[in-house]
Amino acid sequence: MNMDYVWGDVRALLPVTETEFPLLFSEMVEPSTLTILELARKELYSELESSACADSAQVIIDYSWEKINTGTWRDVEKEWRRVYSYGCLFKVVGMCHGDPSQAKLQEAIRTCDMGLLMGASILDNILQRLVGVLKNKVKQGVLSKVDSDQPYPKVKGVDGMGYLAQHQLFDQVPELKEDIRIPDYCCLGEGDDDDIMINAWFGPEQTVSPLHQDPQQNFLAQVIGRKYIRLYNPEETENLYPHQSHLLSNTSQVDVENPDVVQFPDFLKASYQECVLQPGDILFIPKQHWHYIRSLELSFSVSFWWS
Ligand SMILES: O=C(O)CCC(=O)C(=O)O
Repeated sequence: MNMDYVWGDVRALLPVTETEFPLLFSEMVEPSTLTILELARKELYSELESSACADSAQVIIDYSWEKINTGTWRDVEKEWRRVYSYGCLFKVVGMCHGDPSQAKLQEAIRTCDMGLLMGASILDNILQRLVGVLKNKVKQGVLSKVDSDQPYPKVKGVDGMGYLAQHQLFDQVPELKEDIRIPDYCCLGEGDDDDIMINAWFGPEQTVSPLHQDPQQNFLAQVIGRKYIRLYNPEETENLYPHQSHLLSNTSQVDVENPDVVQFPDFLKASYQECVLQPGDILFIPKQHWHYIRSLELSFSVSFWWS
């Protein structure tokens, strides 16, 4: 299928000329990085080389990825997140040039997602607008084969579409919510769909959610990666040493996999159930059941709280 129109629509989102395309960064971004960014921009605006900008973009992505993954997230300089987003933008535009294959378009969508999640907003949120364009192409049947040849993990109730998530994610990438289907099991509850609280959990290997309990029934759906989960019955509450303060009374003080048995001797008495949640699984966590979760690899899950 000729997909030149994909390129046309993508191109229409960009500033018309190279000189109208700003590349302004603080001194933190060294001249050598700026040189590659400028090269990618030049390639993008050159009719013959615009697919080559995907290669320069990869250098930008790899380099800024190192920068944004050094130290804690809160200390990561926004400037490097912007550089990362520009890298993603150049890569996506380069990939959409000419007659992109289905796989390339899917990779382009994933690249936009990564830019949206790990980068910072650039050019009037162009990555989000690009996702909109690319998703429309998918919907129009450009990727009609995907239905029968689905490369993404499909979960009961959740269709993984390459969108990854973290805090505020549904605000950052509203499209994500469109790909999430509320599990039919939630109809066991009394509220309607609008009352169901949906959260996305995204993190690298070894991300821990400390032992805690929640006031609602929960279906935790695993989309990408595996998670180790431990569940304790509410009857074990005393043995789990919840924090004393009202604000944290739903959270245990115990480091579950490395408990301080001198300080919390009864913790070892508490019986529990454990499992590894695999992509495609949904775990029912009953209301008030204590749960401790550690991701075994890069992981993305969606939880549905219902009553
Ligand atoms: O998956 C996680 O890390 C935490 C999930 C959770 O605590 C919940 O769904 O209530």
